[in-house]
Amino acid sequence: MRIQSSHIDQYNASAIKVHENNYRITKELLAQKSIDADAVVEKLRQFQIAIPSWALGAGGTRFGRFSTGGEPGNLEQKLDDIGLLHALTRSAGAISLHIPWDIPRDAQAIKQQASELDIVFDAMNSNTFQDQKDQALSYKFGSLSHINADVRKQAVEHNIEVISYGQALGSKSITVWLADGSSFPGQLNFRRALDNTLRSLQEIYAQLPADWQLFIEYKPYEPYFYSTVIQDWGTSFLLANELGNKAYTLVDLGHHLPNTNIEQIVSTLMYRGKLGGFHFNDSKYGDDDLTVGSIKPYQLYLIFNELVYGLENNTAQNPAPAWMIDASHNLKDPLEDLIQSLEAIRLAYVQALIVDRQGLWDAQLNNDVSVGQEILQDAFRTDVRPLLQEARLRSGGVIEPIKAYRYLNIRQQLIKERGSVTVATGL
Ligand code: PSV
Ligand code: MN
Ligand code: MN
Repeated sequence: MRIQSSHIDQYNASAIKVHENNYRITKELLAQKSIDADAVVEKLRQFQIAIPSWALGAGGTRFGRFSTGGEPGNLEQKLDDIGLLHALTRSAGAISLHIPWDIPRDAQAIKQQASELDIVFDAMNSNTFQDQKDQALSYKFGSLSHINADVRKQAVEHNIEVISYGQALGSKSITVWLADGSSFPGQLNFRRALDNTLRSLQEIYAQLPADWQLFIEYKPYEPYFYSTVIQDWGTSFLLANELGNKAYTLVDLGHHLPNTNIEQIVSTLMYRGKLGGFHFNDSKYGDDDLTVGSIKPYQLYLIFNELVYGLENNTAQNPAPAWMIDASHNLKDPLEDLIQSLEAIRLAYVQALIVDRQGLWDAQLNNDVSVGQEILQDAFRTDVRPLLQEARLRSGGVIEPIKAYRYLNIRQQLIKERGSVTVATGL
């Protein structure tokens, strides 16, 4: 299924009157604070978020998996789904591929399809956390950190292969996430595992094209439950520094122990120009992969506050981070879930854009704690949803994507095309 501009116009005609009124009111409200709503909308229109190829089907838990129906069964259908999201929201113009879950068999054709849908290829993701059919050696006890040099070699070669798939598609980065770790004290020697990891990463880095970036993701636990080799931002930062200026840390919101101050991590990494990418999701307990903004929207806003500050005061020349949603759960329609995540990310971004920076700076200079908090919460409590709607409208998208998704019966169409019991690849 592809969305035509007539579908979009048809839906927008029913919502335009209310929207125009809401936007006018919001614009006046912001003008009273000397904020130019139109300028914020223009910034927002540029802000694109990558969709991972594994988020388009309903996710599973170890207790089961329930099909939504109409889920994509191959890479072409996944691209089509992102095309639907992008047509509605005009903010999902990128895909992030996981290899070997989504190998592009015919790179030229896939590239062509993506360009028709106005989608580019964001970071590639390697996978050394599962054994694949016909794989010579097992990753049961690790990959880049493995005690056996042959396993490390196999994992290094896989990453280099992922880079070459990415080159054929026009991607410019690779994200390495390792499950490597241990479940019991005594299982591995921490220092040897880290040293092996660094050496393996150096071999991958040596093959990284000049205009590519390598992102190192960290995670404190899961699938192993005692130690993870790259457990935290400090370990990732250490490795990225050792590798060189094309290597960066990637922050996944779900990869922190409860109550970690993620916004401060963002600030520290940007201070050194080493924040390369972001995986958005939300969680109450661990790596829950819930819809972005569904549990802790204030934390998300505080993170964006640091991101916006970091990019506006970019003394260390941190490159624009790669933004990606990394969430997939087992209840909602995956496309509706992604629309809600896109909305939450963009909401937090706009809230951060309208923070009174000078006022905040002055409050900090005067140690005026109450005013600092007032300023931050004032932006958070401003209803900026009409700005998101206006950005979509100006970019050719729909005013209210979830309502339009239902109005256009998109899931029903997909079920008609693909069947009611479908399972997409990925976790
Ligand atoms: C691991 O939990 C992770 O966040 C990594 O980014 C993986 O590549 C992704 O999820 C998919 O499993
Ligand atoms: Mn991730
Ligand atoms: Mn994760």
